[in-house]
Amino acid sequence: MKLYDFALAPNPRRVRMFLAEKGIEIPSVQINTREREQFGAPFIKINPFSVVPVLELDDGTCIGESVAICRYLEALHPAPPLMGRDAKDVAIVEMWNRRAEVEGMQAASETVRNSAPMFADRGIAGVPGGFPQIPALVERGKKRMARFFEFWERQLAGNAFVAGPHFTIADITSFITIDFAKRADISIPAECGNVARWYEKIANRPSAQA
Ligand SMILES: N[C@@H](CCC(=O)N[C@@H](CS)C(=O)NCC(=O)O)C(=O)O
Repeated sequence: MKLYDFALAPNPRRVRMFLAEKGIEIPSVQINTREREQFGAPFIKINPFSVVPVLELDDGTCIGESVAICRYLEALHPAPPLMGRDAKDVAIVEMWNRRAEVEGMQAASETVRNSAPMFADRGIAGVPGGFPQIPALVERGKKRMARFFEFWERQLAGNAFVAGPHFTIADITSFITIDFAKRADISIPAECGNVARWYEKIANRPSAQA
């Protein structure tokens, strides 16, 4: 197996953190998306959508999408379980991970991609040009992030982790969303004490260094 990765990008980090929690090591290849390597012919063969991460299996199968990669790794290495422990828990973890992606990661991404100079004309990931930044989306992304923090503050009031009593992939997605949003100068609001406490707890796990 081989992981197509980029050390500075948030979605590949989700897979690296998942691997670290499982204690699995997989050789990786850096695709420097800042140098536009994702648009080169060799990588387009690996992923026609020109985004990382991708997990290449020994038979040549290429699995894109962070959650699909994690799902595969979870099936191969069930312990510790990071995607649910029984039918109900699997659904609850999926629900919160998807919410973290839509309410959090998409909001952070909308804000960063429409403001960082390096993404001028590349407002959409995996597209080499022709999608100029839309400044209005920066403000909207910040409002969406505020909404994300409000929901997470309520959820973490009664739960040790995002999807309940156990650390899961939903914590990984949420934690990396918050780190990614820092690039748009978004930080945990002062009134979100539960989120801040949870964030510190996750940041202290060795996998957070991945
Ligand atoms: N939904 C995909 C998103 C992948 C994605 O957007 N990756 C970014 C890095 S975080 C990328 O490769 N961007 C390439 C670009 O900016 O053109 C996943 O979860 O893997």
